[in-house]
Amino acid sequence: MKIYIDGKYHDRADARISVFDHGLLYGDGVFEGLRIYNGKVFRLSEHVDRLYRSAKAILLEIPLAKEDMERAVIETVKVNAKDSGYIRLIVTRGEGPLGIDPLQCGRPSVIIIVSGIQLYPDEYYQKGIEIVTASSRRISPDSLDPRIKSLNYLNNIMAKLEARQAGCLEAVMLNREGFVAECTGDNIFIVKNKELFTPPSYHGALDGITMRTVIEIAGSLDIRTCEAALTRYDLYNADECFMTGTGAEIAPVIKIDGRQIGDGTPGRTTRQLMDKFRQMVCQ
Ligand code: PXG
Repeated sequence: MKIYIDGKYHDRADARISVFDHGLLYGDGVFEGLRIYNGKVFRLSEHVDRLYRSAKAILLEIPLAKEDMERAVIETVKVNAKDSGYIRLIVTRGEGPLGIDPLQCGRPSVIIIVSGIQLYPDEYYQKGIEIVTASSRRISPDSLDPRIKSLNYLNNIMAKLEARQAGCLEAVMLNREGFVAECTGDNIFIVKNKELFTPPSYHGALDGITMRTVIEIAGSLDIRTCEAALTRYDLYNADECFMTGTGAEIAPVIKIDGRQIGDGTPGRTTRQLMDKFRQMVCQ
């Protein structure tokens, strides 16, 4: 494994950054998770665009032009000779003195890791996943815009812990008002009367690239999608439910807080979208 740090490649054991990097000290930085399918990086420019938007929002100047960032990602994939896998693209605030002031930091660091990922075991895509609502709420959009994919995931980690303690793999997170936001590392959709519904970003959802892909696929199947306010009641009474994310792809949900969704198996529309998604990435 060769890891890219600021233009140089390092073996895994030698890939190191400073303990004074504010990415480590304060979670000050942004990141992206991408997938490689058949040797090609899926939706590369969309991910790089989102990375630069996240960086802009936190006043972090990425020391590479977008085109050079895309080239660096493609080159790192090539160096690692990976035909399929996962890419973690990270930009940290860089090294600085103790104290949170980001203006004291030097140059931001760019890190690219090419590896594998499996968020949920295969069998769960066949039989579906049981999830629970976490009591940890999604940070309010007026505190931190949920579209910023920052290095600070503690809020989501707390919710993930709740899921694990409940014997589940994933948790749904609500916003401060009690509306459904998303899961800890995935967006959430329901199917009701053959239409898709997913929470808007101002309710606390990341503007997911897989979510956008699913909306696109749904459109091609004449399935309408509505970004709408959802409560737990809507989840419990949905015909189908699924999660979307770069790591998870499309993952069917069959039970939420002990309530069976639909007939308790991955629904027809969900399976149709999963098939189409597979076809798309395998092309
Ligand atoms: N919400 C959150 C909070 C996320 O972190 C998504 C939604 C889905 O977005 P995309 O653009 O990927 O469709 C994410 C993405 C991991 C991992 O290591 C997490 C994500 C993606 C890939 C890997 O747990 N989160």
